[in-house]
Amino acid sequence: MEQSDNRTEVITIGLNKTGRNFDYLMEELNNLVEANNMVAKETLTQKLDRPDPATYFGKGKIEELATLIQDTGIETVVVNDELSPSQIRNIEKQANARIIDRTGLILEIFANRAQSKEAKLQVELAKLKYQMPRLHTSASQRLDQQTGGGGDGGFTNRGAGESQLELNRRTLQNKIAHVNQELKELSKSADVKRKQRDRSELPTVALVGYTNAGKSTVMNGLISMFDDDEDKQVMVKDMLFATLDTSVRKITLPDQKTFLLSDTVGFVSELPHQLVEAFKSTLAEAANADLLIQVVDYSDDNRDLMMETTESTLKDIGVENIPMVIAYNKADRMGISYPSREGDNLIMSALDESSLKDLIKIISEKIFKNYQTVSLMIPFDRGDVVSYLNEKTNVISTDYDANGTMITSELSDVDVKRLKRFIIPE
Ligand SMILES: Nc1nc2c(ncn2[C@@H]2O[C@H](COP(=O)(O)OP(=O)(O)OP(=O)(O)O)[C@@H](O)[C@H]2O)c(=O)[nH]1
Ligand SMILES: [Mg+2]
Repeated sequence: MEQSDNRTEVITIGLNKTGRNFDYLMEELNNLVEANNMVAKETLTQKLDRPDPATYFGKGKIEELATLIQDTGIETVVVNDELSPSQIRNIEKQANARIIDRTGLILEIFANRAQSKEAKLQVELAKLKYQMPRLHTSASQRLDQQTGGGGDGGFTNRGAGESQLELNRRTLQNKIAHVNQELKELSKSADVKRKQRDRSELPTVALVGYTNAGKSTVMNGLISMFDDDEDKQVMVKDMLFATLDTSVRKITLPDQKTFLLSDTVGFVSELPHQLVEAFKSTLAEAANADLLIQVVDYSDDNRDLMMETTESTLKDIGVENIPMVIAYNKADRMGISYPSREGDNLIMSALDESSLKDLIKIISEKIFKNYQTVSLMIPFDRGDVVSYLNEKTNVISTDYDANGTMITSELSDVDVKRLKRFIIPE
């Protein structure tokens, strides 16, 4: 992962509620911390059935945290859960620290990564929605300070504070409306693009999975097998959330069968709902796919939990009942033999050509299964149909007789329907 010397030192804290997956969640938090150019110097955890409604940690632990902050001089605390505004306020006060909760942290990372206009707006929207209920925090803090500081001035200041809060809230609401409007315009054009693609009736395949699993690398590998155009490659980086925008590429196999492949944002446990909501249009590519390829970092000890995370996130965004192939990626790091196929799943490496070939084979079997080999008789005045078949389908043989051109080819069910009148009944 990213390293640099000017990283902010933080203390991570987490509540072990059920014991289940706790170590994994804390490890994930640590990765998120590093992805945000920070480094966790200390960690405090507590076993509790549920968070203390006022302070998240129990009283004793909060005191321990306050002492730790005093002793180390580290002022930023990253919390492994989303906190309520009052929890944040209370810990900040009692432990004298700046609090970043898990949602705030993920939002910061997304904000730093966003490149395109759409991604920037989506992150902006998620941030505004996250701030909305938290407005109270800073405004009332100011209020507290004001009333605490000053004799009979308190009353008038309170009034001023409240109208300031109202003003802030209205400003936020206006901003949200504005960003929503801009996104709507953008998504209209994204929607139009998607509809055009739908109309082209090409099968669509979406790469999904935990962040940093290798989705974009698989995408690039598959593209470069059939296309030397460098411009079609997508960005690959060893960091969390390298990809925030959806890229869609058309892939035409040597037998002319064509499909659309899309790459999109990766997942992490408890992806903030504000982000999921804001990224809906980006994630729609997966929701509308005919086939999902779940890319898994097979070399990661937490791969099973990462798969659980992916599957529950897919459910959250309403992606269900789409056939899925699992690509157990990065097998080259493990000293095992690959590619190795297990049913519809594949142990593979995105850096290995024979792995990519096997993956293409599995994809083809799944999405082109309703192709049929048929013979067609095309009259000489329909050169357009002959050209179409030659360019777009896998022609097996061509013959000529007095009536026209006889072609045997593999057709999708859509083409079978469309070209029915030329098909010679068996
Ligand atoms: N050794 C090895 N490295 C791989 C493989 N696939 C991907 N990587 C590396 O893993 C890192 C992440 O790859 P990406 O393709 O960016 O991962 P991603 O799933 O698109 O990640 P996000 O966009 O951040 O969700 C990069 O450093 C890749 O070079 C593989 O099969 N073997
Ligand atoms: Mg990516």
